[in-house]
Amino acid sequence: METASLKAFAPIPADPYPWPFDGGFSPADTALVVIDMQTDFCGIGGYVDRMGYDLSMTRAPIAPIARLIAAARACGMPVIHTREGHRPDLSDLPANKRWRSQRIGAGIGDAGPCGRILVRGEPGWEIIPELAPAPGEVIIDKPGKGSFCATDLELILRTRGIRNLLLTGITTDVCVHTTMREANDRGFECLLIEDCTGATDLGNHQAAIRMVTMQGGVFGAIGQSSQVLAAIAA
Ligand code: C5J
Repeated sequence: METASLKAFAPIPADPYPWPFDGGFSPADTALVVIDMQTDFCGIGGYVDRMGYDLSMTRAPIAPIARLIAAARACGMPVIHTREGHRPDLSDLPANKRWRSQRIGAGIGDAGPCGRILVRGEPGWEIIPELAPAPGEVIIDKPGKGSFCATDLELILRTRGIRNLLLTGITTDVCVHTTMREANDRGFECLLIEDCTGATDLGNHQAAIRMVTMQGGVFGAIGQSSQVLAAIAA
């Protein structure tokens, strides 16, 4: 019987080029990355809520991401989750990051309705139940915006032979974009899935999407979850 990991999927009709660049992908060389789908970024009382931003935009990708996670699990494609957060003693929290957050009334490390803001182990830092990692799935804890900075993500990807990344999560213009740029510079082939991302500001979301499409796909390409689901199901 053919195993799912041997099946190659056709390229996705992405913007600005059929992704991946070298024609086709498989669960053996591709990972679905779900970035920072934590209560602090999309839940009531969390960090983004405390800053006064509209949660509807950071919650919009929840349902499409759930469908993509289910499809990835079904075909044996690794799902990798990330969480932004800091040690309880805040020893990995740069002073300027803390100062900026305090200025706008959402001090990282301060007490809030969901526990201490962006602190590991607190309720607000947890991944939302709708997108909870399955047993055995990799979770990357990161102190910064990018998923490669001060983490073992690159080592894990290289060890598994993964060279293509399907990027989802929040926020489009901050942690998703930073991760895409870091990954691209390391030679990973990235597809940012537009409807599986969201920002705290619609204009920033749209600008972040458009930026990727410049220069022939300066950081990779933009796709839709329907395209990925169709490719995986074909
Ligand atoms: C932010 C993130 N926006 N996950 N973090 O501070 O994008």
